[in-house]
Amino acid sequence: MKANSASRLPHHLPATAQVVALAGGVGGARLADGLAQVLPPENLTIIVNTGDDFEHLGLYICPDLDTVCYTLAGLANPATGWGRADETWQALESLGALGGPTWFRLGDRDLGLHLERTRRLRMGQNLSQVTRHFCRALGIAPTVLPMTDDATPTWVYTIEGELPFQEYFVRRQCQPQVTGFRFEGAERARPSPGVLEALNKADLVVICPSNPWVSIDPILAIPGVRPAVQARRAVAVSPIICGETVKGPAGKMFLELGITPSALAVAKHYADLLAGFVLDREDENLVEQIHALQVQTLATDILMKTPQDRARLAKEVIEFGLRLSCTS
Ligand code: FO1
Repeated sequence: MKANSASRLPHHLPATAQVVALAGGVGGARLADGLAQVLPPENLTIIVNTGDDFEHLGLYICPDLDTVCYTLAGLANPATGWGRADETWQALESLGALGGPTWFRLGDRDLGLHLERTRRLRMGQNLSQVTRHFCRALGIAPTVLPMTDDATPTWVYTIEGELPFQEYFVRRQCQPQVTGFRFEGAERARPSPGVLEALNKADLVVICPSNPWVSIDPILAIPGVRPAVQARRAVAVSPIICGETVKGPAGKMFLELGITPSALAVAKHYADLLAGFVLDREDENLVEQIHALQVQTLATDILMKTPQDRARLAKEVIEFGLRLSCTS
């Protein structure tokens, strides 16, 4: 497990502050890792999108939970952000040679986790229990919670028809033009144990720089989550710098939905939930328009190239968010 650097938190931050992060995808995992570096583990809960989950080759795959857990455990592939470092692909090659589907790349090391998750789910454990077990086994100290233990698969409406999320994202490389999203069964889903409890006692809720449409909105669609976030008034970090998504298709999605992609568009997307919004210095020209939404801003360097960047940004976000909650 990686060293916790909570001692590097500025002394004026309350040591007991409870922080909840909403995360999905690579950007979300990287800020979650920054938060884990600067907060004591008992003060951090990470609620993760499970709308991307799907069954593939008979295995239950949870890409965002795995990206968060591998990142926190220091095992993530630094090039892709998803999957494992030092991966090998022999099972995939053998699958391809036999005519099996190889469009979704499962590496040899990664496969072990999917096999064990699937085995445990078939034994009757729920996703929260399996995730808790994996976190313990991988030495992950903060609490990582799937948003729900119920299946709420994301569907992408496109001009070519409706596609399951991974078919759109990986198989079709986000090519078909998007017209909307659907989170199947979300209205009947229950937040997983601990989700509402963590939100209700949070001193700060951080919406990570994840895709608003397909990483954060599925979490907010789980009954009880949006009102709980709204009651705490969150701080969001922009996944967009100078109109471009740092990683992934969020910018393309905004455009196809008729919205100019920008940090301002992200702030507007979440406006009813936010006390504060963190954007890149390069986007400082947008702060007045964000203030007009009754949302305070912090302009800083939000690109996370190194683990040190993650910790520095996390510290700034916490300081900014707690300062806002003291003054509101
Ligand atoms: N993303 C890809 O673009 N191509 C892949 O082949 C792929 C495989 C994969 C395997 C395991 C895993 O946990 C994630 C994987 N991802 C892959 C990433 C994932 O599909 C997306 O990044 C997320 O669902 C979006 O947050």
